[in-house]
Amino acid sequence: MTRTKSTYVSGPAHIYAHQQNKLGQMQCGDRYAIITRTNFSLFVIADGLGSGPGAAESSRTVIDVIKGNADIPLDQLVKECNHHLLYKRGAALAIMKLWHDSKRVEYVSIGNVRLYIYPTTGKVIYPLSTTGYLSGRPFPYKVHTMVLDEGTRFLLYSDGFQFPSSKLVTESPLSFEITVNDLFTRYATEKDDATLLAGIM
Ligand SMILES: [Mn+2]
Repeated sequence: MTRTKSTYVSGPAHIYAHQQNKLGQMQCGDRYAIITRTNFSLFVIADGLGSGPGAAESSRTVIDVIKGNADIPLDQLVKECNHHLLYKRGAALAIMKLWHDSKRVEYVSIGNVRLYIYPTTGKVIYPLSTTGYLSGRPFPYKVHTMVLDEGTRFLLYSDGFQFPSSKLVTESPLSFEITVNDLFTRYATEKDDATLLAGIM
């Protein structure tokens, strides 16, 4: 299996990105992007339906559309992605948009790509995902908005993971980077592509 690890700095956020192909697949059907603009960052994971080349084609389409249209509002961006998946296999998608100065976050999730947010105080936030996937057919979805504080951590992850608890990050005595490494090693399945974007802002 191919596992890749990268780190990024995007605005105020440090991102640890980990990805692993499904066992036996040469191509990863998940694709992620970190897009940095002057005022905001976009963190994106697209999970193409199924696995292999057909899945990769759908997730690549989504990421290309997002890279080409990063400045339009999030709800329109999702609509645009959906439109481009007509006649393709389809994809689950999550986008997190972080406004650098205000630390305002907008978030949208369709299907099995999810988000945990760990503010410096208080409880873990896990915004509900819209059931289904992008397939070219119009459907309703919700963009969540919240304002976070400096030091907030988050996990954006595809369904190649099943975390037994949302508290794994807050209960770890280790540094965030090492905790994330550990989460990947323990909880990434071999039965699906697995992508994790872990950030601290
Ligand atoms: Mn998957």
